[in-house]
Amino acid sequence: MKKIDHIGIAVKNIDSALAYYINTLGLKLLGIEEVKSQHVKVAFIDAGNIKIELLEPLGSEGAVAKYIEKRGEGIHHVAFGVSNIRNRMEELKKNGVQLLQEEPKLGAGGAEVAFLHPKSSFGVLYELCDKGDV
Ligand code: CMX
Repeated sequence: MKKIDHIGIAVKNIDSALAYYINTLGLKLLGIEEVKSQHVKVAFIDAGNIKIELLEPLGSEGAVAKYIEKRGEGIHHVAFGVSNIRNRMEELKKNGVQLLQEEPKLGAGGAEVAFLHPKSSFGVLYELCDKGDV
């Protein structure tokens, strides 16, 4: 892995969280979109070398809704920026890492994404994020 692309933060309400990140902390909003496949609305914020991704659940289904229900708001995942995501997934699998899917999925901004199970990553949910820019 060469770089962290973003940190995902689960929030109940993106507008309330944005008021804090933009107005109070003085960071810049890059964009908001819905990622229906993941049941979330997301906002990307520029945080220098990496981005912060706020994740608000769309309804009660999906990983982020479940996360908030069980643990409350907070850091949900860390995303590595990668290239050739399928090769990366193969390499990791060979090294005993448990992937959460066989094929990459379509994520925010048209990126291909895949997740590594926190159980095989020392308690951290990692995402591989391939936007073809690494
Ligand atoms: N970070 C660290 N650990 C986590 C976690 C997270 N975000 N979410 C769950 N866990 C841990 C739980 O604490 C639990 O551990 P224990 O068994 O020790 O209690 C274990 O993983 C199982 O958790 P669970 O609550 O029973 O949840 P599920 O098994 O139903 O799902 C996971 C967990 C990671 C498999 C699921 O959230 C998933 O598939 N995530 C990948 C997709 C995703 O997160 N999408 C949202 C982001 C979308 C985006 O970025 O666009």
